[in-house]
Amino acid sequence: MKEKYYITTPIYYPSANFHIGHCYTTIIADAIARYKRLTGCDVYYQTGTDEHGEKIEKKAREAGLTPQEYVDKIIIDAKDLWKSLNISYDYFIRTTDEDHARRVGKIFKKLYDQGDIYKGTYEGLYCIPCESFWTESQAPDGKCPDCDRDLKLVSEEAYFFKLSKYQDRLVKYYESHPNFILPLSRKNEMLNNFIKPGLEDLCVSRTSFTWGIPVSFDPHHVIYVWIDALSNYITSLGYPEDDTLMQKYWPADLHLVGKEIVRFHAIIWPCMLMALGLPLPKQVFGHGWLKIDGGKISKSLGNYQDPREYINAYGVDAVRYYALREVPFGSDGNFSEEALISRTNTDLANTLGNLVTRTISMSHKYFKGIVTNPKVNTQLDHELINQVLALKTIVNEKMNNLKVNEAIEEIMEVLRFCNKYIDETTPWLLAKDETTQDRLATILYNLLESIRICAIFLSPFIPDTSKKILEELNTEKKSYESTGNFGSLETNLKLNEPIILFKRIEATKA
Ligand code: ME8
Repeated sequence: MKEKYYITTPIYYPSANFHIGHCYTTIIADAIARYKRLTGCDVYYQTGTDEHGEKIEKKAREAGLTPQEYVDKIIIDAKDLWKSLNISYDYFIRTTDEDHARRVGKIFKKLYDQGDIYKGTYEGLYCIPCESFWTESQAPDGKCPDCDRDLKLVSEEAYFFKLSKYQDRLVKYYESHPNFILPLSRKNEMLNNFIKPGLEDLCVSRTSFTWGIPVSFDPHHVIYVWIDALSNYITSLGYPEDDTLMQKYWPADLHLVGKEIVRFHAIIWPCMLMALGLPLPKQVFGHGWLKIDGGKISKSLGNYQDPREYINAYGVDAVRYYALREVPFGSDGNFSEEALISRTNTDLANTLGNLVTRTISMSHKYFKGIVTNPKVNTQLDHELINQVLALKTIVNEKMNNLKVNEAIEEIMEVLRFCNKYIDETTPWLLAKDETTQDRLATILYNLLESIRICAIFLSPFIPDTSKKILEELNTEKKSYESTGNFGSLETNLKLNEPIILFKRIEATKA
């Protein structure tokens, strides 16, 4: 049976159209999902939208629409964006989906019936744009620690979830599962800043607005958006109504989130799952932020960029590649169009594009585009072959540790070696001499075979380009298994005509 792999992104707020920061998480999750599929896993990749709450209600009112009309428009745009980025999600969940809303209602009722949710009065500081509550010690200046806006003092009758009851179990879980929260710095932050000072029971209902899932036994209350939102990871699998997909995919293997929402995923979510008697996700990874000029890109700060502008200007794979390669995964990084151009030129146009075009052109020029049998390999050839064959283990190790940028760099390193191999073996000189034709055939075979294998490894990251390269090679050998055997490329194949994979971009465009 295939190994299963369940990966999720956060479900984003459709309060405005998505920006490059949302693309960042979604592209990385997509690359991981594609990599897992390539290696033979049965993958369930889920993304979606978090559509309830006061902020959306307010935005819709400002736009003169009902909340449902407002979010429907944004969801069309979001799905179009994911299509243009080649995002291969298996399921797109919306919290306004009937199935989801009904199941969240049941989850809330179950927690209430078993005594994990109770009724009380809430008084506290609330940030509307971030939909989060803060204690006075967390926000001593009355400003939201995430977005620095003024917090609102709220007092209302509300339901509470007994978070405090699960504190000790949560700490024990962290101790016995050292890789549950990564990077480790985020886990320490959770323990020291939130858990050790003592978890307070969490307010999980609101009466100050109506755009949400009503509490079934007290419909004057709507369910707190984070309870609604976090539940998406299991309601999409049918919980609590149908066990089939839960059996197959739960627990999630990876919740990929931005660092600002780790605390919801690392504290509230595991406690909810413990209360429901369900296994906890295997890992929550909190990545860093993409910034513009050192500041956070965010809808609430208003420095919004339409990612399609970059896709239209430079191509989908240039944008994907940049998002995946530029920033060490986990750290913050700056997004700039200059860096995108420079990355595209050096890695995609020069290293990859040139190599493929040069090799296929030479094969056409010297062997009429026919893949010719290799003969004797020299020491340099063996060096190339060994590097190519080592990729499978290295890339696997890097991807399993979510070092996505390093996995890509390893492939690039091999491609750079291929370019060096051409420069050192000088095929154009060998071509002039009748006696070196076998040597020339060997070199071209080794290059074409290296390109084939690298193209397969690149497929999770730049799928369109990988496909184009394999089409140029006209090969049937596209499987992951075939990357373990140097020499799988069929001889006597007729290569297709060389194409330009990436044009060098002139910096004036930026
Ligand atoms: O928080 N850099 O939704 P959201 C990197 N609905 N990633 C970024 C980013 C940036 N500048 N800006 C956004 C929510 N992101 C909740 C989630 S989940 C049960 C509910 C990405 O629309 C990153 O993944 O504010 C971040 O965590 C997420 O978008 C926040 O999206």
